[in-house]
Amino acid sequence: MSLKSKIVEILKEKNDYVSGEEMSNLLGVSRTAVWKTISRLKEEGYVIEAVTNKGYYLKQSPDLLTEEEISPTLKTRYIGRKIYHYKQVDSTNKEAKKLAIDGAAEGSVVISEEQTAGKGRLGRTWASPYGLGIWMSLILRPQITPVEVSKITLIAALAVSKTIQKVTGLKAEIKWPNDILINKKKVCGILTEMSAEMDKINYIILGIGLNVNTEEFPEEIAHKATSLKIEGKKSYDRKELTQELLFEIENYYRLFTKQETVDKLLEEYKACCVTLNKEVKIIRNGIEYIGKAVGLTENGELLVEKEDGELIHVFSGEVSVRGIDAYV
Ligand code: BTX
Repeated sequence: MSLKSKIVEILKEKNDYVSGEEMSNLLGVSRTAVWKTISRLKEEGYVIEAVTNKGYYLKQSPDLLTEEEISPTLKTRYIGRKIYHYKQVDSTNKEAKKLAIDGAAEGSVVISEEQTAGKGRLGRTWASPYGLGIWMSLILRPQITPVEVSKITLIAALAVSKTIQKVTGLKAEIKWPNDILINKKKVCGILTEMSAEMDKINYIILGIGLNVNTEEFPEEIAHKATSLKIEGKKSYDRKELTQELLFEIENYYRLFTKQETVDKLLEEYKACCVTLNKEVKIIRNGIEYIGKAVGLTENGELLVEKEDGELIHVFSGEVSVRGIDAYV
């Protein structure tokens, strides 16, 4: 943990004045280092009162998804233990890719308050306004083969829907492969990208965009997008949601890498998946197929029975799936 995180942790735990001397003893750094770090925290939006002979008192923390705010009460072992936080980037997936190439550890997370060019699938964009959602990308280095990568999207979808239910009580459903819906509208999108060789994965970037406190969407997506605030009619704590989400991702990620638990998790996924047993339209390379989604393989491919009875495996990377009558 960085010095900043440690100081925030101490101030939050004490919830009272802490002297510079006590802090420097606890942390094994000079009082000047403490003072300098406190100044940096103030610049970042912390309201810290400094009183002679009493010390520092944390009056208010900013609503930011920084390592200082997330780490101290995070329950994970390695997912989210290193957080790269930005006020603004083009895309957290792009940023995470650069860090992964530079050797960032598994479980590192890139979070931005705003994205100016958030990426969706198939060249689409993701609206990511400042401070209203969770726009984050995880760097994973699993020992799986490239064909198994779709599993990662399944894990993330399960983790997101479980987190939403736990924190807000709202019922979230999964539209295969990568959308989370509430009341049939999209509240979250997942974009999994990878760098791989024939039989080995270099890294996976798991991008998650969750609309939390958005009140209004751009006109062109207003009919199909929603947020937790719109659905729950109140604001939600983005920090708590982020911590819970990282915790659930770690849980599911561990279980999915164990063969004995895959079946159980697939059952859980199927129970939340609104695509199954529905008529679907698959658009692959400009060609449309109509069929019925009849199942899911262990690697996360959708099994679709075409109108002529042929059973096809649909991989998530290259297709768009639509319900026949509506978005779902
Ligand atoms: P997708 O291609 O399935 O969805 C993109 C489509 O969803 C858009 O074309 C638009 O119609 C609609 N849309 C755009 N913005 C939103 C929004 N905020 N809420 C609901 N619907 C929207 C889904 O792609 C994958 C999105 C992943 C986003 C994350 S954010 C962190 C990470 N970094 C990054 O650049 N992308 C991922």
